[in-house]
Amino acid sequence: MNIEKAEVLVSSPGRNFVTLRITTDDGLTGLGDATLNGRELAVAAYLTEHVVPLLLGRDAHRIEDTWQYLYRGAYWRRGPVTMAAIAAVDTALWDIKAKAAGLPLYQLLGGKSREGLMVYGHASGLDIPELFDSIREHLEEGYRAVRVQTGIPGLPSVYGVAHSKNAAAGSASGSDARYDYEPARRNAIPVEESWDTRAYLRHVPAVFEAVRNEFGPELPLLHDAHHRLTPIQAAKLGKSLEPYDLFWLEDVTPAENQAALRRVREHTTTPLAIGEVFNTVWDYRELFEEQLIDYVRSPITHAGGITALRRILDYAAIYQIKSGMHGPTDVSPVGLAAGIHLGIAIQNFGMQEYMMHSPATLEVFRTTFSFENGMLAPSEAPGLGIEYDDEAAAGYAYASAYLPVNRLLDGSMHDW
Ligand code: EZ4
Ligand code: CO
Repeated sequence: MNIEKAEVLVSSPGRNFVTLRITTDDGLTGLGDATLNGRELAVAAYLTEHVVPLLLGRDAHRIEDTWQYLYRGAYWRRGPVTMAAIAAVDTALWDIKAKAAGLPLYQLLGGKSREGLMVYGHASGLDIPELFDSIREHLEEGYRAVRVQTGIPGLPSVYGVAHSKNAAAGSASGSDARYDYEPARRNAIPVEESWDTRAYLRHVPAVFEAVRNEFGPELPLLHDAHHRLTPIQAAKLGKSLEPYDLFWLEDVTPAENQAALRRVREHTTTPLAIGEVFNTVWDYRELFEEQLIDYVRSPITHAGGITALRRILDYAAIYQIKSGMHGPTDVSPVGLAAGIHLGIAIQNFGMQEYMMHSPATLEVFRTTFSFENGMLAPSEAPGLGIEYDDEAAAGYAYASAYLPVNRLLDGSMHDW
């Protein structure tokens, strides 16, 4: 079963996606997600110019060898562009192998370890009444865990907080207004936001206190600090949130410096999640071996595929660290589906992020997974269970889009 064709599909149903579709000489197709938010065409070019020519004629069954060929063979290892490209190839080959076997992908990963994946959605509000509405809306949709992001007095807009109150999920343009902070914006240059760490650290604990008082002790609550804190600020935040029993506190520091998490850990028992911007197991090594985190945020798309993330999570399992796969709308339904198959199979599943893709996205990516009672589950369709609709995709042309950048109040650049 040799690879006959590999197509790099760029489309923009509500937001930009890069998808790899591999076709074998016996007519099977497999899909892989290669979307790198705000830098999409770099991965598309990496695939088109440097990977597709190497795939043609290769045995589609040789997933491990192909992974090693692309990783070791490039000489220039790691990095988000390279690893997203390798992830797409790896995922597409797993999709094909499972279709060749006539089995849903999770069966090839060891079969089910659980019936469904517990997920969390994104609740947000500029103020507490808006936030409560958003949490209630999520609970009504069946979510059984929520991430809580809040506006900060004095800051016009804050990461993770929707601008339009009670915006319905989906609009005529195909974008999802409830998550209007999330799609990279279609501007020639990035939008600029401002940030004040002291105001944030003062405000957030009061918001969590209000949420706990309103919604009780059971509801799992999560929060994302988006790499904005120093180790000691992060330690302070973790400590001040301890009374509200977070499921996890995410990305407290920019973790290129893994040792920063040591400082945080020695001061707080709030569980820590990190890694949505990591791309290999090496980014996690100290964090695992010193047990500095509790959840691994890498999704399949940005960590080199199913083969690589499985290895990362097996390594994590030795230290009782669990999966917490990234699931924003910029991980395509293909990347999400791959994560669902992996998550259902592994022993150390923790939590899955699930934002729900917009109706436009779901027109192009036809999904079969289910979301019921707050849990995601794969279908029994062979492979990943996702079809890519070329005709629908043709109606959504690529337009460059950037994530925001962030400045402190004095105008200097800060982490976003
Ligand atoms: O900023 O997906 O936890 N989720 C996040 C996301 C990321 C975007 C980046 O592409 O932090 O909102
Ligand atoms: Co995050």
